[in-house]
Amino acid sequence: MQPEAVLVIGASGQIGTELTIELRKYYRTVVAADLKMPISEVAEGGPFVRLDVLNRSGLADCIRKYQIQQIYHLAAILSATGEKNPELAWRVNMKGLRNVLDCSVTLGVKKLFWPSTIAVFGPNSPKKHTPQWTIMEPNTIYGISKLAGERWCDYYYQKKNLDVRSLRYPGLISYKAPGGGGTTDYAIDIFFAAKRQRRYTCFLKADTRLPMMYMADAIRATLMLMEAPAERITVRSAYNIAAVDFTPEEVAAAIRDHIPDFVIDFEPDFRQQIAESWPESIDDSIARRDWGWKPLFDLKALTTDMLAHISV
Ligand code: NAD
Ligand code: AKB
Repeated sequence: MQPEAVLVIGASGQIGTELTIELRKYYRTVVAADLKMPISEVAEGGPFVRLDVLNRSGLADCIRKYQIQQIYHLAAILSATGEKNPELAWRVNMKGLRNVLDCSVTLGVKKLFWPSTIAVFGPNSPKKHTPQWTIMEPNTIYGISKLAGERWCDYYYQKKNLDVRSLRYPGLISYKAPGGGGTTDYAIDIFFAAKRQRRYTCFLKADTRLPMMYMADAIRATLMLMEAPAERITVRSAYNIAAVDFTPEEVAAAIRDHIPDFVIDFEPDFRQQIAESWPESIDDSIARRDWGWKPLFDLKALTTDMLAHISV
């Protein structure tokens, strides 16, 4: 067990739930923090603090109390919810990050992880194998806040010597906690609907291709990045990472290999426009080169695992 104390902010969310459980296998003290209660496995597995990341003094008190040396700052407002409430998205995503960056510097936190997203790209970015460095003109508040966040992270590394690391996650697929209000959430909901109702109405069009990743791969990528020697990290904004890309009709076909009578229909809503502004696939060659990134789950493997873990 490593002695460093770790803080996960946003520990009750889709990623935070699984990341907290995984980190507790390696670190003696992993403090889970969120506005809302986590699932019982997280609440009972170690300390839980009810924390609003917008409250800078509350955050500082928590870091001091537990002598935190590493922070995973996951609290954010995602793309679809952000379009409904842009003010809230900007405040949580920007002020929350600034609070964490400043407290980390002031209180001597050794390492910080903050996730970015494929939403930092926009309609003028190349759609296929979107490179690490290219045109980035996001047109959602979420994407704008995350691109600004990337620049803040790089700035704190360059000017304040903070060891901050980041990944541009694609849409993440998991079964332990529900999706948090994103455009890629259909790729979670479809598995629950297939298993329980054998039918799903998708809010994206049948042929909308997006980059996706199974949660097990995302957690592994996060830990690989955080454990990599500092001299191997050449990108201090955020690394592109990739695993799979598929459309709703392709994931439906993969589900039908297990549930032959599964039916999907399509009623695209405002999230279609968001999805169309994002890449279809991502070039992650820099992450592969720098710290050996390689995904393990393809569509077939993640479909089998998701359906095996969802109860009827
Ligand atoms: P989520 O919405 O499931 O979880 C976010 C958590 O943050 C929630 O539990 C929420 O209660 C908490 N939170 C919100 N405001 C807060 C505040 N003011 N103070 C404290 N906690 C607060 O989101 P997620 O899917 O787990 O995403 C985590 C991070 O990963 C986000 O930064 C998101 O942008 C990024 N990301 C997620 C995905 C994905 O597909 N899940 C993809 C790319 C990037
Ligand atoms: C969303 O859809 O908003 C997130 C993301 C890709 O950042 N899942």
